[in-house]
Amino acid sequence: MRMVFRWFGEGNDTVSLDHVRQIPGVEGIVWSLHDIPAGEEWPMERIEEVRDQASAFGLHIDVVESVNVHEDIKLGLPSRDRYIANYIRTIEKLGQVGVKVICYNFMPIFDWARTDMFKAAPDGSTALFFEKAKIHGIDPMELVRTITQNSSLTMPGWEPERLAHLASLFEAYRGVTEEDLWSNLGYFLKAVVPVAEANGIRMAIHPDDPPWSIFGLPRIITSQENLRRLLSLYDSPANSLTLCSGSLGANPDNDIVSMIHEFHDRIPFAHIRNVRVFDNGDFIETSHRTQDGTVDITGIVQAYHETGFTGYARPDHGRHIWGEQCRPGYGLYDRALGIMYLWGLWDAYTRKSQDQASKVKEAVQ
Ligand code: DNO
Ligand code: MN
Repeated sequence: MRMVFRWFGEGNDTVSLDHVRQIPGVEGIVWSLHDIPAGEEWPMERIEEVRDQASAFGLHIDVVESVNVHEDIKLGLPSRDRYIANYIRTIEKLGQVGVKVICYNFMPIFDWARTDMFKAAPDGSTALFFEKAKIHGIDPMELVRTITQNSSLTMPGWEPERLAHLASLFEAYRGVTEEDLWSNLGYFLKAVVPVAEANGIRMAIHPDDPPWSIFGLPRIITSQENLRRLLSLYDSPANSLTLCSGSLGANPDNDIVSMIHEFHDRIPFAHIRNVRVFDNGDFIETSHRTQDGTVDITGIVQAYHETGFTGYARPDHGRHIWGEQCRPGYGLYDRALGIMYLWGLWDAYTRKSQDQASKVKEAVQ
C-alpha cells in the first residue's frame, strides 16, 4: 500500500506540502489542475509546475484526481470527439511526467453530493452530511431556482458560473437513460484506454457518490455488479477502479470486502474512509475507525492486505476537528489520523503474516 494525500494546489489548499510530508508514510500528492475546465487540454508548463512543487518536498505526482470528463462525452453528443481528443493529449502529457493513475468519474452534472458541509457531531467536530429527504423527490428545476436564491446546498457543480447552465444541462439529460450512459462510457473508454495503456497509465473510475440516482439523473457506477460491467467494457489493466469505500459504503448493500477480493487486480487506487448510514438513508462522514461508522474499515484493510495490494491509497475525506478551517472534507488533522489508523491495521496484518510464515518455516525444519 502506497500512501498518498490529496492536495488542491498552491494557493488553493489550506494544507501546505511541508505539512503533508510530515504525515508518516505519505509519499506523494493526489493532484489536478482544478482551474482548467473539463474538456480542455492541460498545458505542459502547468503540469511541470506541480511536479516541481511536489518534488521540492520529496513527494511524487503519480496519481491525478481527476481529469474531468466533459458533459458532451457523458451525453454522447457529436462534439464529444473533440473533447476526447483533448483528453487523449492530456493523458499523453501526464504519461511523459510519469503519472501512473488517472482517477475520473462519469457522474452526470454533479460530482459528490451532500446537503450539509459542516454538520456538527456531539463531540464538536463537523463533517459532510447527506440528508436524503432534502434531495429526493425534488424537481431539478425547482432546485436550480432554490440554489440560485440560497445556496445552503453546496457541492461541486454548484459553482456560480455553472448555475446559469444548470437548467440547460438538466434539459440536455432529459431522456438520457442508464443504458445510454453505459454506451457513452464504453465509447469514451474505447478511445482513451489504449492511449493510457501505451503511456503506462491506468484509468481508474471513481464510484458515484452517493451510489444512486439523484435529481432524476442516471448514475451507473454504484454496485459490485455495475463495477463488473464497467471492467468488462474494455478488458485491460488500464481500465480500472478507484475503489472508494465511503462512496460505495453509503449504500449498506454494497459489500466492499467482497469487491476487493473480486476486483483486486483492477484496483490501482483505493479511497479508504468511513461513513455512518442511518436507518432513513441519511449518512454522515465519520472518523476512519471501524466502530465510528458503518463501513468495515478493518475488513477492508485486511482484504487489501490479503490480496497483496501494491497500489496507491488515500484517506479520502476527514472530519473538521480541533478548530481547523479548511475545505469541506479536506483538512489536515483528521485525514492524518485516518492515515495512522490505516497504517496501524496494515502493519498489524503484515506482522501477523510474517509470524505465520515463520511458524510454517519452523514446522518444516
Ligand atoms: C469522494 C471524492 C470525490 C472524487 C471524485 C473523483 O469520495 O473522492 O470527490 O474525488 O469524484 O472524480
Ligand atoms: Mn472517494
